[in-house]
Amino acid sequence: MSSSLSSPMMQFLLALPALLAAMKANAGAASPIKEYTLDIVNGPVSPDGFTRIGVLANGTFPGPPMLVTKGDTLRVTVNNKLTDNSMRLSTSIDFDGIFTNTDNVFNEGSPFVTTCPFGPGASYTYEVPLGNQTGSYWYHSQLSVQYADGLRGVVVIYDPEDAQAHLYDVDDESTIWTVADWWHNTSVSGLAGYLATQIIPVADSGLFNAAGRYNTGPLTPYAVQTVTKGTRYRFRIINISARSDFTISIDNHTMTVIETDGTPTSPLEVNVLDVLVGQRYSVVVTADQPIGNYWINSILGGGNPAHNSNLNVTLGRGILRYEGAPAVEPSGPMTLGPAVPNALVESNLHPLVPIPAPEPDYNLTFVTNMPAGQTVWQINGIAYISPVVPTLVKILDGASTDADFNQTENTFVFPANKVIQVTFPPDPANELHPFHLHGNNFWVVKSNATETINTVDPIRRDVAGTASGGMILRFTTDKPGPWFFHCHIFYHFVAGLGSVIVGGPDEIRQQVHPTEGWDALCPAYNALPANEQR
Ligand SMILES: *[C@@H]1O[C@H](CO)[C@@H](O)[C@H](O)[C@H]1NC(C)=O
Ligand SMILES: *[C@@H]1O[C@H](CO)[C@@H](O)[C@H](O)[C@H]1NC(C)=O
Ligand SMILES: *[C@@H]1O[C@H](CO)[C@@H](O)[C@H](O)[C@H]1NC(C)=O
Ligand SMILES: *[C@@H]1O[C@H](CO)[C@@H](O)[C@H](O)[C@H]1NC(C)=O
Ligand SMILES: *[C@@H]1O[C@H](CO)[C@@H](O)[C@H](O)[C@H]1NC(C)=O
Ligand SMILES: *[C@@H]1O[C@H](CO)[C@@H](O)[C@H](O)[C@H]1NC(C)=O
Ligand SMILES: *[C@@H]1O[C@H](CO)[C@@H](O)[C@H](O)[C@H]1NC(C)=O
Ligand SMILES: *[C@@H]1O[C@H](CO)[C@@H](O)[C@H](O)[C@H]1NC(C)=O
Ligand SMILES: *[C@@H]1O[C@H](CO)[C@@H](O)[C@H](O)[C@H]1NC(C)=O
Ligand SMILES: [Cu+2]
Repeated sequence: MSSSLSSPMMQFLLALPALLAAMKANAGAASPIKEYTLDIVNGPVSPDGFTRIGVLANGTFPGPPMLVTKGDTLRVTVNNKLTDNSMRLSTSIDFDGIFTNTDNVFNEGSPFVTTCPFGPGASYTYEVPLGNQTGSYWYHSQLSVQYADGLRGVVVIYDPEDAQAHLYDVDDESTIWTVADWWHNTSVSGLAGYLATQIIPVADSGLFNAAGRYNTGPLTPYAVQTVTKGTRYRFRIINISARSDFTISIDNHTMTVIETDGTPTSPLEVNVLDVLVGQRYSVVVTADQPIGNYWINSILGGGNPAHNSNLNVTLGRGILRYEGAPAVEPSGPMTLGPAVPNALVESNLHPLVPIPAPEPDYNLTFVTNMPAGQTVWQINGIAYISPVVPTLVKILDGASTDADFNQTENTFVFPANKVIQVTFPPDPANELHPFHLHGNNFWVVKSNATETINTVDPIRRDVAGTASGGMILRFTTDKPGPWFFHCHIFYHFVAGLGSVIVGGPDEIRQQVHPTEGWDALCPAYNALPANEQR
């Protein structure tokens, strides 16, 4: 059978490569939208058996998980339905660790930096393209310490082409582990107590996967992680605490770290790891022990338990249960961790794909301190105070240098595409501050617990803790925007331990075009009655 070049079939075949190319280009351009609606409500919640009224996304703690795929765009409509005057009535949501793309920094949810909060009855839709990011993240209220009242949830971006997929068999909703501190009192009363006493409120309980116990409380069942013998699990550990860190171990099992705050990480085997507020790790655990029940020790740290008799740091634990084992608690003792610890050391973490840290164009030094007798945290002698007009609004209106901001805005302006180094000198008071940079990650050139400077293959992450060792971080201003850079212990943050890094003010004005919905947020917020403006 002969076929002429002009036959319809031949025409189709000739056009096919162009057609396929066009389809591929379209597939790249149209990133799938994953829509979520969150109703922020005041409702009862009792993860440790004590019932209180919380600030909750869709009435649950944690809020609904957002499980998406690389390349998706999150479209999250948040309806503020808060009514309880004893807690904050406004809200604003931040997607922690997500690199907000160039043109939509205004959807980044940091009150008075990139946006204004919104009050009861109002709604806002955050549109967040996820670009090439993969890994484990979370969302939370970024307004004051409101997230301590419950408004926190996880975001996981799965990578269909994960280069480490051969290391594990299971990675799904059932293998996400959250650790959280939990509070019986409102964050408003906690903050008032802190401001009056300089003592950060101590949590009432630690929660592993939203379950835990407190002294004298009911025997709330611990969260159970079921495993099948012989199977390898990728557990995503996400610290959604407001102030407390956790030390995680599993009796008789090791954990191999393969992700650090979204950065795929060269496999590193440990048997204990510390997760600071806001940090995330993925660990691979092989169910290679005799069928049985094993404690997951998830030990809360942060504050002196003497300040809260409810807190028992060992009671935020979980159970690893092999299929075939009886539904009982492990018979072994509740320990704080392995007798012979092989703890995670941050400077031993290296990206699967190392990128050397570029040489800095600018050096900053951040000295953190709390003047005696005041509940105030300062960076280089200045406590951050939220301005009335958000940083981004000022930039769009022409602000271009540090001097265009009040001193208390702790705002540092740099040209686009520069490398910034921030040095935190050793703190003689040994206060731990997990610093978090919004919208970017940084190279941890010097980790707190080592003297070694590593510019060759340091881990890149978005939360790192500084204490008596000090640390050195580097990042680039390749994403135009004002980026909050603050301690993730929200009580420190609210007492002033914050700053804003502005990259490329001209580029911001050229590339960032907020929507009318965003434009309306500040006028609406400023018109709210005082009690709703909180
Ligand atoms: C949250 O609740 C609203 C109202 O019931 C519902 O429409 C929405 O689908 C829920 N969101 C999620 C993520 O489950
Ligand atoms: C994603 O990665 C591809 C390939 O490396 C790159 O061309 C593209 O610009 C990246 N997209 C974003 C949004 O960063
Ligand atoms: C919680 O609030 C009550 C009443 O205001 C107060 O008596 C109690 O000390 C508070 N507890 C903590 C741990 O702050
Ligand atoms: C979560 O972060 C807080 C504050 O840094 C810390 O006290 C707690 O131990 C962390 N939790 C885990 C599991 O590391
Ligand atoms: C778990 O480890 C402990 C301490 O090393 C040991 O005593 C115990 O026998 C182990 N349990 C099992 C089931 O192997
Ligand atoms: C914590 O709980 C454990 C287990 O119930 C108990 O043995 C221990 O005495 C408690 N610790 C404190 C300080 O109350
Ligand atoms: C920044 O500090 C480093 C030392 O860490 C030094 O090598 C570099 O020259 C400094 N760069 C600038 C621009 O001051
Ligand atoms: C501006 O900064 C000064 C200190 O330099 C401070 O006293 C004042 O309260 C600040 N104003 C505002 C509106 O934050
Ligand atoms: C920070 O480093 C110092 C010095 O190595 C160490 O003593 C301290 O425990 C470290 N703190 C944290 C929170 O890692
Ligand atoms: Cu701090």
